[in-house]
Amino acid sequence: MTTDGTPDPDQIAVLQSLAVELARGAAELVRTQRAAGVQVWTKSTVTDLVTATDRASERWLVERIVAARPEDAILGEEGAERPGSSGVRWVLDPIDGTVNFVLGLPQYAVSVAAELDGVVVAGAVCNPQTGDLYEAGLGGGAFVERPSEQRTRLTGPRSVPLGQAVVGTGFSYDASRRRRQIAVVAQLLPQIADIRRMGSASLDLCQVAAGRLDAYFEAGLSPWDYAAGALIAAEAGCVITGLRGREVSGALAAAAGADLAPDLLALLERLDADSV
Ligand code: LIP
Repeated sequence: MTTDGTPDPDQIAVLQSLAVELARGAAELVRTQRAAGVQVWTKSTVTDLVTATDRASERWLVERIVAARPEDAILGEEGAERPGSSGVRWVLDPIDGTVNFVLGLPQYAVSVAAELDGVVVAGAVCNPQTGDLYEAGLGGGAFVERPSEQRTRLTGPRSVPLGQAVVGTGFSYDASRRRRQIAVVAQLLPQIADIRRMGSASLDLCQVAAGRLDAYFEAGLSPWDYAAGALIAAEAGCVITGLRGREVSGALAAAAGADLAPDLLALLERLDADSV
């Protein structure tokens, strides 16, 4: 931290560089393991999948973080939970969009975020199948690097009214919760242009940052699903929030362009999208 208590830009740069290296390296492991065949199990429900590659990716990430920064804490989707003393905590989704990974739909990612004293200050999201890497550091902007393209700054979505907005969302692995979620979408859809359900929260948030979605919302996410993508979208100039003035949380995570956000968030509040 600097003398005024704000995160030190130099420390942010170090964490961002490591987040990029980790996301890229784990994505390469995921890509090569998929080619060799995938062992699949179920978790909370028969639709909530986990693979040997999810576990291998998380092990790879943890080993490298411990080697590089042994004093840092770690939280991972597949069970990694390690205390730390540095004030830095790594929040890991070793494969976000596991169902897409199993099916071979190219919409899954390794998501790596670094918190400093509870605030996400660096994040990287890498799609193993396309090679696209999204990254951001707090106060430093958001960027994407696509194979054979220049690293490009992300500036968020176009300015459109609610009735022309294309909005991403996602659904729970629990059938009864999905029934409540689709009831919200049934009321939302006639008031916007269209819905996209692509299956990876971290990449959905990056698509808003990249202007390929006008907004995204989802209830029931875990911190590893949104930690890095929310920072990337925020650093691209998006509004990142929960509903009713709350922060992003498992209740609801939303990202939208600044012009669209007030009308979309007001509609989601009227539909009780955070109470599903
Ligand atoms: C997925 C999220 C997605 C959500 C899925 C699932 P996972 O994460 O990224 O947005 O709709 O239900 O939770 O389980 O593939 O890491």
